[in-house]
Amino acid sequence: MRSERERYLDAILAGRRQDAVEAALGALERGMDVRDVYVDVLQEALYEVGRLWQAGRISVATEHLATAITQLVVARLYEKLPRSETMRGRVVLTGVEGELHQVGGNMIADALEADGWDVRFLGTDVPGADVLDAIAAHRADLFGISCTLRQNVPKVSALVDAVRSRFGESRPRILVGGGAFRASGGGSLDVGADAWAPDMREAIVVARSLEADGGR
Ligand code: B12
Repeated sequence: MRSERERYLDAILAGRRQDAVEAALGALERGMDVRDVYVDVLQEALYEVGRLWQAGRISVATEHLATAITQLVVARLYEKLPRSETMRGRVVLTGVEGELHQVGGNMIADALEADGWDVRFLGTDVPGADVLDAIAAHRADLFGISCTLRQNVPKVSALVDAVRSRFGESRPRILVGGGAFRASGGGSLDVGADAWAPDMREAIVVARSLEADGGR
């Protein structure tokens, strides 16, 4: 797995798109689960990109390049996710206003859709009022919020409050995640959500448990 990640990281840092695609798809051919490729290869490679950027060892241009290639690879992996036969509920997933990180949210959207949820992924930096309208239009059973920057956590709380106040007893269950929550172990950031999950694999499990839980 380490060698898969290193090969992938080398490719994205060098801007070699085809090599990056081959590293990810090759890992699948060698028997790696596609969800593990998302998390242990792509996600961990981007975390390393972040560390290299923070340490001044790569430029912003290289970080952008690596991220853009990863978005292409995510789109290719999406086709490889095993599809559940089970029909689950409806999901709206978004990032808050001012938050530009969206790769993690994209992965969650892919994972939940493959697990049988009917997903509307809004991307990120979406005005709160529009998010509420999207929840109403899709009649969401589950609402997911992705937040990377700690400074945006109050916006997550505000959005959760707005959902509770607009939809009352019939509100969707609320699931949060992203770098801001990972950094604090999730639970210590009380934003009023029903649950959080640290990564894509856990998000599938937690979303199922919220569905089974049913009542609000
Ligand atoms: C790519 C990137 C960017 C890109 C994002 C492009 C895009 N389209 O997404 C751009 C260039 C825009 C960017 C900008 C900035 N960035 Co930036 N960025 C990154 C980088 C390198 C990778 C992010 C990423 O995609 N990670 C991979 C994904 C898959 O991981 P993830 O988001 O954690 O998602 C997983 C889980 O968290 C979880 N999850 C995510 N969402 C959800 C939602 C739900 C509901 C659930 C259940 C789970 C869940 O599941 C996902 C999959 O397993 C990170 C490094 C890092 N450690 O993440 C820095 C990083 C996040 N950025 C950072 C910073 C500082 C910035 C800027 C402030 C820089 C600046 N001075 O301008 C700006 C802020 C912009 C803004 N307003 O948001 C810091 C944040 C530090 C902090 N703790 O606050 C980091 C950590 C880099 C660093 N080491 O310093 N960035």
